Amino acid sequence: MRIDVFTIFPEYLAPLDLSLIGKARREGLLDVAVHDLRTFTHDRHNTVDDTPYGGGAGMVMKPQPWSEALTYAASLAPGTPHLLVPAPSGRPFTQPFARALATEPWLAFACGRYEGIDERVCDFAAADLGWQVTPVSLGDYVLNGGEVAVLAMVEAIGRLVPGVVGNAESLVEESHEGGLLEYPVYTKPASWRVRGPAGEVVRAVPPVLLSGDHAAIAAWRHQQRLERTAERRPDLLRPEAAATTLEELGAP
Ligand code: 6GU
Repeated sequence: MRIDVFTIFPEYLAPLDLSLIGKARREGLLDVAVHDLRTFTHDRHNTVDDTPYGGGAGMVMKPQPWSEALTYAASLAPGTPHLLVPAPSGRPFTQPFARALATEPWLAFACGRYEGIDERVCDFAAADLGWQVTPVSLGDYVLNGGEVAVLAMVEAIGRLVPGVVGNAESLVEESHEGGLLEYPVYTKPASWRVRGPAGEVVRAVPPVLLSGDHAAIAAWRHQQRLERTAERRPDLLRPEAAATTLEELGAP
């Protein structure tokens, strides 16, 4: 898979050299290139932003550096990338979406800063370059820019590319695979003596895990997944509790 990231802070993406994703890059499974948007400016101050039409707070990223950056990106490989644009207003980034993106040969990320990127940049990429363009959001909170979101998305997508995770079995029982959160895990010692504020305490591993009864262990783990999901993410058990129709929101 080829991945191109465009940003005014290329140093922000340095962690992509590390750990699993860094190893996959060195092995040639992931071809990641990070590009500095400012190299596509032509003025002395390498300007990438300007004030918003219609007024309002903050600055908006100018379309010109982006059109040149994306046109350059188009020359990097045959075919066209799927352009992902991190933004709080985007489509929710989920495990199923990550799985779908992991099958694509070429992804590009356009990192916005300030109040966002001039809307015509996405229009240009879709209508004129013929790219698939998807604004994506990690969740209902606001980051200062797309860079941290790209780190999260490249890790979530990259680890699903065949060969990147050595033990493919570790991909199936994870939280969000199968619609339930993962069960709790324990390792040695079975009886852990730890000094707390009120003196020494002993914390034991749930005895069923030491029983050797594989059916009982599987049943206990399933029950733990249900209880955890009900407690932390009731919306996953009752999607109708989270889903809100346009009519309910007052749309005509
Ligand atoms: Cl993907 N980008 C930005 N800038 N903020 C976010 C986000 C993404 N997801 C949640 N907040």
